[in-house]
Amino acid sequence: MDFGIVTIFPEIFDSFLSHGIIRRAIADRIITVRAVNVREFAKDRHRTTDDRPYGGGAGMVMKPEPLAGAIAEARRLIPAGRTILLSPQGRPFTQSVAAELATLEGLIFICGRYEGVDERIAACADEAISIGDYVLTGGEPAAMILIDAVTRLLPGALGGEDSAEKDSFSDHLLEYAQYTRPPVFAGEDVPEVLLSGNHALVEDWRLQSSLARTLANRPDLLKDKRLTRREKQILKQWCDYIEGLVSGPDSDCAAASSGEK
Ligand code: 9D3
Repeated sequence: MDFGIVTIFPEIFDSFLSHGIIRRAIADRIITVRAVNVREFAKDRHRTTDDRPYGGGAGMVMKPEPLAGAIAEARRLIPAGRTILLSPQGRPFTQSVAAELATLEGLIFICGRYEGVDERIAACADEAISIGDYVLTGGEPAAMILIDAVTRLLPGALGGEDSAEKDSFSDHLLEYAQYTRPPVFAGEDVPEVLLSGNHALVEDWRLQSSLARTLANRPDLLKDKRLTRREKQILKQWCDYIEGLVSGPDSDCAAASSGEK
């Protein structure tokens, strides 16, 4: 996979590209990454990349000419690339979008700064992608997230020991809690069952851990999930437990509270 990045801050990517699985993927030629500096395509004396919005309003807009020059250069470097504008207005990035992008030969990311890019540049991208409902200062962190999520799906990128198959979201459950040595840390024990060597009990504990985390943090995932008999049984047990908690009298009910007649 060949990545191109169109940005006014190419140095932001240096550390990201120099560590861990991404660095190894580059060393192993699984990916290439080329950043194109928009400022080099600004031909005026001050190398201007932004301008005031037509119609007025706060903030600045990225000028089309330098961006167009940088995008043309990225397309020359990565001819088989799909061009993606990173934008708060884009379609949401998910694991299935990552899997779709991982099938392509090349990806060119256009990173906006200021309040966004001139719409005529937005229109020349193949699509626009957002990484979520929060406000960034520019598209660069989003480009890193897409490169990261796509790269680990490429054959050989994880070095075999950890396959990208059995990940969270693929089965609508968050991953279970994990522990390693020592058996007691900061006064907290590792759950006994994990030391028991009983594989069936370990599997069941992990399922309970996954279900509890998903219920607490991502109940939306459970809505889309076909539950197994055991998963239903675990959830019912918790329901019954909660039912017991809420069936007693209210502590703030005057008639029931102690010390009154
Ligand atoms: C005040 C209106 N803002 C739109 C939500 C202006 C604006 C804020 C932040 C315009 C651009 C940006 C910079 N953000 C990105 O470039 C960006 C982004 C994001 O902010 N959130 C989630 N995904 C992305 S992808 C690119």
